[in-house]
Order: sequence, then structure tokens, then C-alpha cells
Amino acid sequence: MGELEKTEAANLREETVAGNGLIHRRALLRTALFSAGIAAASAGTARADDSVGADAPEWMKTPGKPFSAYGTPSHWQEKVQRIFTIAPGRAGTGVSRTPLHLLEGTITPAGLHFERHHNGVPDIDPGKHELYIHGMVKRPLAFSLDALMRYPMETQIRFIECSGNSGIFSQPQAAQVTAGELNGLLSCSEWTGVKLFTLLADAGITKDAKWVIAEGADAAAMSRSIPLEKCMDDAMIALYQNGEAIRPEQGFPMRLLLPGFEGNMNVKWLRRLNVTDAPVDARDETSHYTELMPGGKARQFMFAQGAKSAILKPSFGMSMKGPGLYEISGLAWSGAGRVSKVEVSADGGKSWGAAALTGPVLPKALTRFRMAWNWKGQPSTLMSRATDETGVTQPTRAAWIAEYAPGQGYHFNGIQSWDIAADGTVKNVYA
Ligand SMILES: Nc1nc2c(c(=O)[nH]1)N[C@H]1C(S)=C(S)[C@@H](COP(=O)(O)O)O[C@H]1N2
Ligand SMILES: [Mo]
Repeated sequence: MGELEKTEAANLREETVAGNGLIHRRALLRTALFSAGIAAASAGTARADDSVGADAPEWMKTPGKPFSAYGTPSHWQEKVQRIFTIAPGRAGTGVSRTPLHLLEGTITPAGLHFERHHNGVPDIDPGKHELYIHGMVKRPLAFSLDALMRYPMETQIRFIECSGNSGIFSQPQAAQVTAGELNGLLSCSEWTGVKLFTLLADAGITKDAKWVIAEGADAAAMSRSIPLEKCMDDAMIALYQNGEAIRPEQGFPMRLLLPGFEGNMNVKWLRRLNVTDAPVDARDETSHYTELMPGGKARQFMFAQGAKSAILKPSFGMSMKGPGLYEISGLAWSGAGRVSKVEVSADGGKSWGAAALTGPVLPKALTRFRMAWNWKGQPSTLMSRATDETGVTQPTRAAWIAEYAPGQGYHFNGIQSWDIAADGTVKNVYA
């Protein structure tokens, strides 16, 4: 070991934030050991100064392809697809998941937003679709899409998570599937549309109104009762997703966005809002989306998604490429507001270090966390736990399981764990 390496090794030791090799990220950003620690970086560097010769790659010898009217991802990326449990195109009822472990940053590309349809994706003619606001209002209103477009708009970056997301963790055996299969009923978009408050104010809510029943224009006519308070707070009629008209799968031409609330309340293809003084006990809030408790009673109306996080790199299906420096990265979120802290453990929860929150930390949005790791090749158990700005921290899986009747899988937000074996393979475990 030369002098420089010795100093760097000492620096890394000083940067320790928790057991089993977790170090402060600044060590990764400045260490001279980094390129040595990632074998892949070194081989080609000497060629960088080379001028282009006869051995130039194919793509430098002929002109490239022409422009495209609507771009698509590189064909080299064709494995980055939604994850299906039923074959794509076979049926319109069920789910497809976002491949979270194959993406970076915090925004989900529209074409990879998870899907949950109760009876397929309707092909709605935007020129014929109307949104009605009626019931306990002074002026019942009907809005064409053109009429809605004339209202002042706002933009919110928010996640949507199905209440059934990660329900697989309620099963007794840890499933050996990718992080996308475990947690991919979760996506985050930039939504633009009209604040629901504005429309309700226009219609004039009567004194005794307390609930709003939202109904979709799909063949399931999905309906949910929503507290009026939420509708007057941050609810939105979303018309745009990541800058373009909302995709058919997400509710074209309009959906209800209820930031932080369980996915099913974000009614897609929204056709009416019926203002009432009581919930209607719609099929979609009695036959499911209730939580069975140990005593046999069921909880109804669990609105906000809990504080939660998952490590995506490394995760099942990936493997460590030998001892060295790694960046552990994942997503954290909470339906109650901003993520205030994410802690990572490499020793199965014995010690924890604070991860860096990189990129925007927005309320009710996916937040990227990163932690540096000096992995020496020892078997390790990686975990992450999020705390939100209301002070709520993710429970352990065992604590979460104890709260419900066996098999109840809605709103799972327990701590997740990956076992890293000495050979670098990654396994889902209940630690
Ligand atoms: N009209 C209607 N709205 C709906 C649904 C539906 O089937 N029909 N599915 C709900 C469920 S269960 C979820 S989790 C979210 C999924 O939204 P996404 O498909 O845009 O991801 O939409 C909700 N809104
Ligand atoms: Mo859902």
C-alpha cells in the first residue's frame, strides 16, 4: 500500500457512520480509491485521448437515424418494462408494476407508471366526456374538458401508491423477486391540473356537506367516498402527467389526485363528484380496501399511506461485483408529508447511519436516498427505515404483522431487508 492509499484508507475509517462498513458519502465523492474500488472504471481510460482511426465504432462511421415525431427509449433499454403477473394484453383487470430497481431519480416515466385497473382502460372521447359536480351544492355544474382548461392550473410532484403495494410481505415466506415486483405498485409524477377547491367553491358547498363521492367513467365505475376536508385541501383534477396529457392508463382525460392517499381513492377517468353528508359505502370501500384486525373486526377508511422506504440498489436479481466501494440507493416516501430522515443499516438493524437525501425532498413525493458502503466481502444484512416530518418512523415487519389479522396485506410499510452473501448474491429476508 502506497502513502496515498494509506491516507485514504484511514480517511474511510474516519468516515464510518455505522457498523459493517457504512461510511459518509463525502468519502465516496472525494476518495482517490474510488476508481480502484470499482474494477469496471479503469480498463478503457488510457484510450480516451486517442484520435478516431480505422478502428472507430460503427456509429461514428455513418450518419445516424433521422428525427422522430415522438421519441421512445433506446432499444438497448428494452428490458426496462412494466412487470406483469398476467401476460401483457391478456386482460384489462389486475395490475402491472413499475420496475423501480431499473430506474433512477424520483420521477416515473409515464410509460412505466404502474397500472391498476378494475375493468380495463376505457377509450374516452375527450370531446364528449364531462365532469359533473352535484349533490349538496348551490349550483350543480358540468365541465367539458375545454371548460376545465380555462381554470387556473397548478403543478404538484406526488407519488401514487396502491394500498395493496408490498402486500407480499404479509406472507410467511420472504419472496425471492425483484424490488419492482415487491414494491412497484408505486410511481411518482409531475401532475398539472385544476385545484378541486376552485371547482367546489364555484359550485358552492352547502352547510351540512361532509363527503364527496367520486366516480370513474370506466366499465367498473369505480367509486370512493372522500372526506370533504381533503377535497378542499390539496386535491386536484389532474389533466397532465410529466408535461403531456395524462396517459389513458392513468385516467385520460382526467383523474382525481389525492396526494398521499391510498391509490384507489385517486379515481381515474373521473366523471362525477357527488357532494353528500355521509360516505356511501361503495363496493370499492366495503368488499375490499378494508383491513382485517386480529379480533375479527375490520378497519375502514385508512386514507394516508404510511412512512416507508426500500433499498433498490443492491436488490434481488443484482449481485455485488467483489469487495469495494458501493453506493446503496433507494426510495423513501410518506403520505403524511416530507421524508425527514432515512437511516440505513448493514448489520441487520444493530446500528444505523443517516443516508443522504439527494434531489428534491418534496411532500408526498418519492425521495431518493443514498448511502456509501465499503463492502469487504462479508455477509451483511441491508435495511432502510424512513421517518417523516410528523415524526412517524417505519415499523419493523414483525411489529407491523402483529397489528393485523394473519394475511392482511393492505398498507404494508414495515422495514425490508436484503441479505448479501459472501459471493455477492442478494436475497430477500425477514430479519
Ligand atoms: N375509475 C377507476 N379509478 C381507479 C381504478 C380503477 O380501476 N378505475 N383503480 C384504482 C386503484 S386500486 C389504484 S391503485 C389507482 C392506480 O392508478 P394508476 O393505474 O394510474 O397507477 O387508481 C385507482 N383509480
Ligand atoms: Mo389500488
